This record gives sequence, C-alpha cells and structure tokens, in this order.
Amino acid sequence: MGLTVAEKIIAQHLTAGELRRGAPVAIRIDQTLTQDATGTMAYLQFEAMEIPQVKTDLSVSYVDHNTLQNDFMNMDDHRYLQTVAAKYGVKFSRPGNGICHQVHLERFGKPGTTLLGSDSHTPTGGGLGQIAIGAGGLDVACAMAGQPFYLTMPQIVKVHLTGQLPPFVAAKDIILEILRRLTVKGGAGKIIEYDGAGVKTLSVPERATIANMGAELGATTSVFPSDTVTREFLAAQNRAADWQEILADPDAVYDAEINIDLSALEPLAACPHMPDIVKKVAELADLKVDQALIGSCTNSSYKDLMTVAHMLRGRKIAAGISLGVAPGSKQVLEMIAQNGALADIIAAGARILESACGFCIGMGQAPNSGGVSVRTNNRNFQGRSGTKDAGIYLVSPETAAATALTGRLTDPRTLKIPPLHFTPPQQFKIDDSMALEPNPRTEIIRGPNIKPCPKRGPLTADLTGEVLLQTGDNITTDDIMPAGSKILPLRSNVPAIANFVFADLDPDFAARALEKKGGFIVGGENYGQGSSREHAALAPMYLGVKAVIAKSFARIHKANLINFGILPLTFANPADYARLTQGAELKIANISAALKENKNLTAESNGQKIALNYDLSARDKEILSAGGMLNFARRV
Ligand code: MIC
Ligand code: SF4
Repeated sequence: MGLTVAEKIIAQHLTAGELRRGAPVAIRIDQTLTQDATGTMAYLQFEAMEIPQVKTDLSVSYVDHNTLQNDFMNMDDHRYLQTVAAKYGVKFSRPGNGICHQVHLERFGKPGTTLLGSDSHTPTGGGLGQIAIGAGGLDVACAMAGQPFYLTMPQIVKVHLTGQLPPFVAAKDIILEILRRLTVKGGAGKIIEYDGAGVKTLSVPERATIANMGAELGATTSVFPSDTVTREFLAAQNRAADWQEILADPDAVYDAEINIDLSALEPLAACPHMPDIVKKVAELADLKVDQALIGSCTNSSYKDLMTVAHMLRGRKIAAGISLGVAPGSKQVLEMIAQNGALADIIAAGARILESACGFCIGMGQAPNSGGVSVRTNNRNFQGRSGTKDAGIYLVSPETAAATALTGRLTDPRTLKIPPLHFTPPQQFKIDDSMALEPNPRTEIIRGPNIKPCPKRGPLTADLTGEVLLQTGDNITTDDIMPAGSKILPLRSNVPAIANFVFADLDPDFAARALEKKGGFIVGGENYGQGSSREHAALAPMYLGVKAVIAKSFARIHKANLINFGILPLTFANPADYARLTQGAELKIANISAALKENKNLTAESNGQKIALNYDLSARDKEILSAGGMLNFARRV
C-alpha cells in the first residue's frame, strides 16, 4: 500500500508505535523553534533538565512577539533568551530578524524533517514538505533534550487542488475557503495534506500561507509535497542541498478528500470574531474600514509585499483609513527596500512597522473603539487586537491593499489594476548575521521579572471543589490567557500573569480561584483552541484548577493541561454540561484507581452522578499522576 507525504516522513521518524491512524506514536524531532513569548518558560524548563547541550540537529530561538519595550521586562527576556541559547547550543534570531515562521521557512526548514515549535503556527513549515507541529514549551524543551514527541497518529485528509488562482485571488483565499467548509474544529485529529495539479501553481511562500492557517482548523499539521517548486525556492535561498523530493504514492490512502478548483475561487474574508465565519468580499463590499494591516506569519512574504507595492504604486490610501505594513523578515524588508517597492508603499501613505508579530498579537496597532480593521493575519478572536468592540476581518494582502486605497472593504478585482506578473526571485538576499551562533562559554543573564516555573504536587485520590467558571464552545487560549502588550511581558512570571486568567470573560476569575483554593472549569466544544501558549494551563494550575471538564478539547491545549497536571475530562453525556454551572460543588473520587483500570470517572454534584470520560494514553496517565511533566521527567 502506498504512503502519503505525511506518512513517509512520520515513518522515517517513528521511535515507538505504528503508522496506524489513532495509534499512539512517538517521533524523533530534528529541529525545534521557540519564540520569546513561550521561550522563556521553555528554556527555564530546559535548564531544569540539566542537559549540557541541545540534542537536536538544529534549534532556533526567535524574538518576534514581545518587541514593544514599554519597560525593562521584554528586553530582560531577550537577554535571557540570547544568553541561554548561546550556552546550550541554540541559534538566536535577534529581534529585527523577523517572525519565527517566516525566517524558519526561508533559512532553516528542510523537506522530510520534523520540526517542533512552541507556537501553534509552526505548521507553516509544511509549505516546504516538513512535518512541523506546534506544541507547548515544555514539549519543545523535552525535544531539545533529545526526547521524542508523543502524539496520536492523525487521520490524513487530502485537499486536492486543481486549476489556477485567477488574478487578485490569493493563497489566503484557498485556506479561507477550507475554513469555511471545515470550521475551526474541522481539522482536529487530522493532518491536512495537499495534492493535485493546482499545487504546482503555488510557490513555497503561498503554500506556507495555507499550511500556516491550518492551525485555525485545529489540525495537527498541514503538509505539501516537496517538488521542483520547493527545489527552486531552496536554491534561491542558497540551500539547494537541503532539498529532497517527497511525493505521495499514487495509491496512497487518505481518510477523506476535499476538492478545490482554484480557478473558481473569489476573494474571501473571515468576519468577526472567528476565522471560520467566511464570506465573499464582494458580499461585504462597501463596509467602511478604519484600519488595514498587512503582515504576520501568514502573509508577509516577498511576493505578498511586492503585490501590495504594485497595487499601491502611484496611488494614495484613502483619508479615513490607517494602513500599516510589517514585512515578515529582514530578508523581505531588505529586498523591498533595495528594489524600491518599499518606497512605493511609503509614498502611498503606509506606516512601516517592525518585522515582528506586532499587531497580530495586540503588540500595538489596537483599532479605534468600535473600529473595523482588515488584516492579513490568521486570528480574529474578540479582543485579541487590543480593542474589544472592534471587528477584525481576515483577508489576503490583495484585498487589504485594495481596501486601503478606497477606505471600504474592497474586492481587489474591482479596481481594474493590471495584475502583477510575479516571478519568484532566482536569488534571495542572504545574510544570516542576525541569527547568532551559540557559544557555550556564555553566562546566562536573568532579569528580576523572570521567576521559576511553578509545579504541582502528585495527583490526589479525590478532587473536590467548586465549578469556578462555565464557558461556551470554542473558547480560545486568548480567552483563557489573554496576550497583548500589557500582559505578554509577564510571560516569564507565572504568579503575576495568573491574575489575568479569563480577564476578558470574567475579571473576578483569578481572585475567586485563589479564594476558593482552586476548583474546576467547565467548557463546551473545542475548549482551548488557538495558541500553543502553555500559560493557558500553567496559570490556571497556579490558581489551583484541578480539572477541566469540557465537551471536547483542542489538541495542543489538552497536551498542555496534561503537562501541568490538570485533568482534561469530557462529559460521557454532553447534556450534563448544563448541570455544572458556576458555583456547583463537585467531587471526583478514586481517580487513580479508575485511571489505572481504564474505567469511567464519576463526579458527584448536588447528589447527582455525572459520568466523565477521558482520552489519555498510558504515558499521559503517568504524567498526570506525577502532577505534571516536570515531576514525571524527574522520575524517568
Ligand atoms: C499566537 O498567534 O496566538 C501566538 C502568540 O503566536 C501563540 C503563542 C503564544 O501565545 O505565545 C501561538 O499561536 O501559539
Ligand atoms: Fe506571531 Fe501572529 Fe504568527 Fe502568532 S500568528 S506567530 S503572533 S505573527
């Protein structure tokens, strides 16, 4: 039987388990990446493992998230990250070098390898034919220590692309169409693998845009074949030697198939406040827009910005709109600066922003109150922009540029601008001087805001307490542990950041949890979707949260809960959700025995019995009974 691209790569990296869908597997990790918002904790955890040097082929630490330096905290973290990276054999991509996923794609990602990153958009590397997976920082620390990554072998969905994108319809519109069809939960437990004649028409950065936003489907990862287009991209990055061909076998078996005719697509937009509320831009046309922002790890490649420059050249942005442009990497910024495209963007009236995550994570550029902001990034969760009542629309760079010119949400095809005939560069500008080489003699510098990672004790026989909060469906990690320029600097200080758990949904949550000495959270479907931030588990753990009982969980968040000793449980009967409202008393008894015997758990609340399920591997159970990964790792 033939194999898919994903199966071929996973098969070559299996250290335990078998290539059977749904089976627990462990895979060897070749490369890791971290970013600064998750990296400080990941390296503190790595340091605690007392391993002299990382054991991967390549590990890179990026600084791209916390780049607004309002006080000492962020720069203190940057210094810690720079010195800890140098000491342990990790390359350090300095602030200014660009967004982790864009830089990794350009300079380090390799077809056929595995990459584990402490950021949910790590699957961007799938654009290069890499199995690139997002995980919590602790899992990445373990991978740096040479341990395999454990996962359930996902189902593999084939997206069969035919035809060719019409002018002004972009890679972003392909992934928005998939989100429209599959929703933000549609990718759970799945790898999305692209195939078909349409794939050859897409450049590597376009493939990367699509793979990047597979994270919004909740997919484990997305992957493209590594073909001649991949070879040309790598050659233009002076990395021809990193190429190998990886194609699916003609008789490969998939669990489902989706067909998309690229020629029939139109410009699309994800409407407030979810990436799967997708409509045609033409249907939304004429919506007055206050802000347009172009950038992020989804859409800030050289092609994206050349297209934007082409559309803006000789024109001015509308009076009522603010346009910001953040090139994804120093490579892109330097190239558009040298060829004059940047000058066209500036002349049109754009504000040039740093090559960093910036607006995408609420590090500046918060919209006006009640404002409408059209953005090229990947998430439009309520409040993430920094303005709770703003409406964020996710679009392609083409649609964002057209909108900037008119001040209204605009289908770029209506402007009658001649399309850009773009040919990918034969040679990118190569300068790796901002990715510093390690030096083991470095002394680690720690700022006063960097506090040790808290730990939980071993699992007790019974768990008792109150339901501290009952939430709805699709609760995001931004809801659980908000980001933004005020809260992100506290990522290295769990006791301080814990005060902001659920701050937007329920400002009293943290105080209540501390007063009640912890308790339970009750969630709906897809609890914890979105980011890989382990703080969404770590901070609730610090507040005493013992278990989260939900209808279903998003993959990375569930793994993070386990890593920090919080039980992820589901309702055997979803109707019981309604019984566990805030304040309900709850007792779950004889947990260890039930886990050992693989039996359902029974919770008791107000004299009623509620059956609870769990989907935990033998290893997950051991981690939970140890009180989390940090204790477990010490035992093994
Ligand atoms: C995000 O896009 O939400 C982030 C910020 O990149 C996160 C990581 C984090 O919270 O630090 C992610 O996607 O994993
Ligand atoms: Fe940065 Fe946004 Fe990409 Fe997350 S999604 S890595 S915040 S650019």
